[in-house]
Amino acid sequence: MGAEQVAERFAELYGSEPEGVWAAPGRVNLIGEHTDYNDGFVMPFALPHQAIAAVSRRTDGVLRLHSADIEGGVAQLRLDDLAPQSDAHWTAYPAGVVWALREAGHEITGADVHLSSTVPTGAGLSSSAALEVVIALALNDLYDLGLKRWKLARLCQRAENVYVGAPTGIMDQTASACCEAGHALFLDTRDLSQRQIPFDLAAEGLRLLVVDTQVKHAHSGGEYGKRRAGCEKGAALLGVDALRDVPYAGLDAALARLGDEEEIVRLVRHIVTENHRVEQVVDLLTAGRARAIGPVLTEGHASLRDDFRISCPELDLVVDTALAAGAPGARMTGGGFGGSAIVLTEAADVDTHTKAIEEAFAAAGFTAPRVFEAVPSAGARRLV
Ligand code: GAF
Repeated sequence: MGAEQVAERFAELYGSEPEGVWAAPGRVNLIGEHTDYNDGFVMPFALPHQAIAAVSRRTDGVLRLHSADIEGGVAQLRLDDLAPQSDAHWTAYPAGVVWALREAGHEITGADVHLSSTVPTGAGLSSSAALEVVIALALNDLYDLGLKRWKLARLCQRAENVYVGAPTGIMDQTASACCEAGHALFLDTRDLSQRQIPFDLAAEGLRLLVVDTQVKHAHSGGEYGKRRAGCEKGAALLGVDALRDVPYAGLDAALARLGDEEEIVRLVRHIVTENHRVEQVVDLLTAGRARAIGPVLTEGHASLRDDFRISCPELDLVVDTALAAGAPGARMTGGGFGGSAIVLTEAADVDTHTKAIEEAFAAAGFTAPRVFEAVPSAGARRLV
């Protein structure tokens, strides 16, 4: 659905034109997984898939929310009633942003919202961050709040952590708010400093496939939180603020100090090596050597599978099939326990890989995956 259709539907629902229409994308994380709550490095880029919101202000303390993608009518909420973990529906994401803005002292007196999103849900592609960021940007503009993009991302993260109750890091919201077309975002999650890294695979005869395994995941479930708690325990045992502070060159010594804490050793090893892989990918892309990032991506998958233990048979099958068919690299992407994998491929091999993965899924008796090419796209913006 485009901006015009979303605006038209808004007018049908609420009886007047919206004051504006905004968009915010989902993301693919190229490398840097689970590093964001360890003050580490990440490198996402924006998808062309996006959430679009038509929004108008209200003055009566009411928030009305409607989605084109979800059955049901208009949800009507009173701003004064918004409270953390009071809502188990999709409405918790936009409502959580309104709650976070108000809690931070911004005067929001209500809104009418109609949303439509093309970001696949539960696929590790940040559909929830897209919903949060599009609302934050719309309210920032309409209420003239003057908040910078990184600040909007922080407020969206707070909505997700406290209002929704998912203990996620800052990557997804920053990606949706700050990515630029044709670039991957090199983000230091400690201070949110950023660099846009040119990421034009087509120029080098390459493509990046996203394979949505259709295995749904949720970060409010316990496994994500357990990994986070394990990383925090590792940092405490090593006497550092965050695992980001363990240098790659000092990894062996750090692991030796952890002794027989086998699980913590694995988590620490993943985070420290993953931060190093992000830096390697930045260097390779900056040097115009995109093909050479393939083995680094594949190492990242092995680390997530064997050390962090958040892969699943479907994700492993994508990676193994792609590598067996000659792809330069492949890995799971996002939070894990399902969701999507990415495959770096020669442009000429896109169909071969797609077919091989589809056939492998059929042979294994898995649900058919959804495969598409990812092009680094624009971050959040006002459309109308
Ligand atoms: C999810 C979380 F929301 C992110 O903050 C990040 O931790 C990611 O999983 C793993 O890299 O998308």
